[in-house]
Amino acid sequence: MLYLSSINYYLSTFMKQALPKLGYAYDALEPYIDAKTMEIHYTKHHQTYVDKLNAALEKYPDLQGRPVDELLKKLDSLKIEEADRTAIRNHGGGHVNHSLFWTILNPTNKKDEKLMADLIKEFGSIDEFKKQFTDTATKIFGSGWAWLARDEKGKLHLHGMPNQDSPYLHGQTPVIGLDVWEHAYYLKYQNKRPEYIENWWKVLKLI
Ligand code: MN3
Repeated sequence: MLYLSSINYYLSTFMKQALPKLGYAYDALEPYIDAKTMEIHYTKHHQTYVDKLNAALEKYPDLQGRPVDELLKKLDSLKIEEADRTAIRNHGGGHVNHSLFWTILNPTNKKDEKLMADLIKEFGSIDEFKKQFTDTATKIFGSGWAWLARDEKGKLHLHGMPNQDSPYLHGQTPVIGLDVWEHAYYLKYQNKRPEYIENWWKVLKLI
């Protein structure tokens, strides 16, 4: 029994969701996103989403270790308690949203030519896309994200979503997300969300 419980302990540790590697230094996005904000955002906020997601999944061993995007895509049909569904929506969303956020802001990213061509096709120009995305991000009331997402046919869509809602909840795949929760910018920008958004474009190297 001791042996079996050790294995179970090992498996449950192995299958827990974990904070992904950031892949660059906290000060790599200075002066536009400050090191302190990056450090707190990554080590505290994102870590908390991961911890609370793991806590929500504790009762459901068959769901642990499953890709979080998969859990979000079929969230409505999961046979779980409603409070846990809400927790997975919020904390699973927080986990995948931030994981993507760190990836798209990697300072070594190069321009994504395919994405740019698709944006021009959909919005007419990169500037027009940026204008509409900025407008969406600026107008989100309270905490949320602006999203560029692809539907199942690959068509691009713009969304403003509250809280940590993910495009995966609506069957779409997030491509670019902008976190406009105050924790993402308050230390440096306080209430000046438009200034944060304007400077955020300068650290997004993909387009
Ligand atoms: Mn955040």
